[in-house]
Amino acid sequence: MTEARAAYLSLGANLGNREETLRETVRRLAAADGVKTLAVSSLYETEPWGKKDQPSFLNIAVSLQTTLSPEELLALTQAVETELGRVRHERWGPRTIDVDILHVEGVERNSPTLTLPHPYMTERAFVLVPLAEITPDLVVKGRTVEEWRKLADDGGVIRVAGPEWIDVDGGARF
Ligand code: A4P
Ligand code: MG
Repeated sequence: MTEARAAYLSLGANLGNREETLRETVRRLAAADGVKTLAVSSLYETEPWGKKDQPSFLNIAVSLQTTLSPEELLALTQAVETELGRVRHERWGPRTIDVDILHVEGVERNSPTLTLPHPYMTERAFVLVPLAEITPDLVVKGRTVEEWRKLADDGGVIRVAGPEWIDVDGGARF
């Protein structure tokens, strides 16, 4: 069996019942074989980034321990997106649920389907504020997450519920 590695995800939703969709996504990821959830951030309401004329998002960050390869983890996150009704439309446009893999411990990728660390993670307050809450000392691209967060303009990111918004059962299944 492969050794477990830490992985960090960013989840966003701006259509439908956003909070419930996020909760269900975390539950399904935590229940998958080879995945154990370590931490889930507070819930943040965020201004749309990239394409501005769309509803605001709810965003969270999640850390996992996983024995899945990065490609297997991407297949899992995409399967959960599809199960929860994600239909791909326009780039940076509205979505029921979007799961981005931010970083996998010790891994770099530059393939057509997977870039790790995520290319925009260090520029996005909607990623950095929730991530800094659960793992401030993680080093990505030469700085800690907390340092990147301080450099980002976090004006459009509002904490709307503390970590108690979700009750996650770690569901270890290694
Ligand atoms: N892909 C490559 N690397 C990764 C990775 N590290 N994690 C590929 C996940 N996917 C990765 O993604 C397109 C392709 O990226 C996938 O097929 C995968 O193979 P997608 O989710 O289908 O398309 P997308 O999400 O529309 O495009 P993109 O470029 O991923 O958009 P982003 O970067 O996810 O941005 N504003 C706020 N406030 N909050 C948000 O959550 N999200 C977006 C989406 C825009 N604005 C936002 C938010
Ligand atoms: Mg995406």
